[in-house]
Amino acid sequence: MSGILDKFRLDGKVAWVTGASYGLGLAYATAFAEAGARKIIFNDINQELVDRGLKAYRERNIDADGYVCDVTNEEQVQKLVEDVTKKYGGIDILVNNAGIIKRIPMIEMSKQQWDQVISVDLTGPFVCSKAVLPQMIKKNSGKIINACSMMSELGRETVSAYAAAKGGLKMLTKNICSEYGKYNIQCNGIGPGYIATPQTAPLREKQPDGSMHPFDRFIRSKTPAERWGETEDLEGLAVFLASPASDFINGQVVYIDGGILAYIGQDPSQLDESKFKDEVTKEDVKVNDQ
Ligand code: NAP
Ligand code: GCO
Repeated sequence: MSGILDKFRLDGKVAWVTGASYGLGLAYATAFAEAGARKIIFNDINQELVDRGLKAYRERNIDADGYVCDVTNEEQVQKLVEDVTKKYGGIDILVNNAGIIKRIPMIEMSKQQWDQVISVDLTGPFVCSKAVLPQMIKKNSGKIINACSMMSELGRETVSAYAAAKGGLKMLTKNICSEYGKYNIQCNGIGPGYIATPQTAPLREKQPDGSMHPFDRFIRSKTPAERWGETEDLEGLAVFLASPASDFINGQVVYIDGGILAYIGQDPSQLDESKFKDEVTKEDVKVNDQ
């Protein structure tokens, strides 16, 4: 007799996580494999990154296929989906994870820089979702998970293009739910807070005098847990949104932020830095080991 935990299993599923050579995408894919996914598909924008990803998956004994594919390139995306469909019968779970950020004051940002961020972070999920939806409709089943962000809800200096893209991605999530929910397709967003990955490494770098980065201090004062998230913190939610356990959840963005969105924050100057002086995040250990 199947128990409640079976609802969280991904047995037999094919999962495609975009931009998953490292970072959050690698964490999601690893969790999917542990939950029973029979094949992990990932892509990145060059062979070097794909090879880095294949090494990471091999080290984890995960059966993964890597593709050189730019999520903004419709032809490359279509080819990836056709190839995966031919080999494995289709894609059951798509995570639109690939993303970039440019931290530039808006009036100094060029249109080309703006367009690049919007293209990867918003148009990419449109291109990839459009490519997989027809087969999900045919199977009357599918899961799409979009990598949203605190910036789907909040703005901050220097991230105008990123926030616009992530806000748009929240609405694309709701629209895919609205348009395709009738085919037993669930499209939800995962909304991480501030997580220790290469993307946020510049915001955590120690100052020349060894003190905490001002942004590190700021984020810890805005987070009740007073810490950055680790990729492991997101694995359970990713599996949940990819599994039958979430079949009646659709069009939602689930925030996994340590409480940032609920908390007005404490005075950063009151933060006791001595509590964190010896702290090194798992991501920083990995980067230091490379
Ligand atoms: P990351 O470390 O920068 O990894 C992003 C991955 O996407 C990289 O492998 C990157 O390759 C790839 N990528 C970039 N452009 C691509 C394209 N056009 N086509 C295919 N792959 C592409 O980012 P992360 O921290 O793991 O974040 C993953 C996702 O979660 C992003 O969408 C991010 O916005 C979102 N997110 C992150 C946080 C956080 O705190 N880290 C919080 C909320 C949301 P390259 O190395 O070539 O760039
Ligand atoms: C930034 C950070 C954030 C995080 C994440 C927060 O510069 O503010 O990079 O954007 O990456 O999106 O949820």
